[in-house]
Amino acid sequence: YDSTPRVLSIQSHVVHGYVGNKSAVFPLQVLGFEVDFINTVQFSTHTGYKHLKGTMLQNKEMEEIVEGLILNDVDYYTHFLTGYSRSPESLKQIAEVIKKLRAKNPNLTYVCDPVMGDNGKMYVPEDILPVYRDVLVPLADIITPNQFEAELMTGMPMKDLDGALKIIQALHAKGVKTVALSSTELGDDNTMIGMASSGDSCYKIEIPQCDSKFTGTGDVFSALFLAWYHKTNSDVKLTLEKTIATLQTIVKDTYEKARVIQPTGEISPKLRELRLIQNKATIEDPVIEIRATKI
Ligand code: PLP
Ligand code: PXL
Repeated sequence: YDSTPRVLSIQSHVVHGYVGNKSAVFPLQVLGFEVDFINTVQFSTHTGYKHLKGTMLQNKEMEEIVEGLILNDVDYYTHFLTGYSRSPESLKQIAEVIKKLRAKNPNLTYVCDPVMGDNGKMYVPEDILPVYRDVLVPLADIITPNQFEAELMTGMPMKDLDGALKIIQALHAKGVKTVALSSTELGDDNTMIGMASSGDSCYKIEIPQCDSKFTGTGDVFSALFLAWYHKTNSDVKLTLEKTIATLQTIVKDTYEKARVIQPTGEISPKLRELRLIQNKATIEDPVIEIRATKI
């Protein structure tokens, strides 16, 4: 009997850099998870670079790969993780995959990062929203939206902490056990607020902001949240603290190294690639400097 947790992660793959599966697989493996992953796209880089090149996995191809896992009897997973997707059809297919995985393991934990955009702007097609809201989120055990995504899914504004709590309750009402808000703009000028709720209790944590935006941080957040939620026996407070501690170290280190090479101006996408490998020790054992508080 093997107690190693096993994740199936369906996300994008980039040859260079760290978003999607490239952001999730390494942290999960370092934290002791067996990770099987299906790549929904294979792009040279993430879409924030000047040139977009690569290929997308067709729905038929994904169906065939999942069929192979089932036929070969290697479809037992403890966790299922999904992120960035650009087509409503592929999300609907992911809903079918969850049902198949739960037929094998009824206790499967599904972690859904409903990636749609941030800071008031959608960067996926708008018809993705109803699929997340009405199909995938109701199937999820844990969701990790940012403020904008949580607002989109509930149609409610998040102007203050009270608004955030109402949104979190509305998301729980869809059947989601654990709601984590990866980032919100409810802090002061230099801080974001992260939140996590188990339904019974809700915690918030201050996230110091860097004067640069990073790509793939949300993907690292959902992978780390999955991992620490499992390793802490569903302790949402500690999970939030460990997740943010890890991200802070990675983001600060990436920023500082980039600033050595490029002291002023906006840092190029190439220099903003998250330094995951170099921070392996922190991923394994993050030092918590900022505590979450109950609200
Ligand atoms: N940037 C930093 C420094 C973070 O700590 C986090 C999440 O905790 C994020 C970004 C994630 O934000 P988003 O989900 O909007 O990508
Ligand atoms: O982090 C989200 C993400 C995932 N996958 C691809 C992306 C991005 C963000 O730019 O380009 C391919």
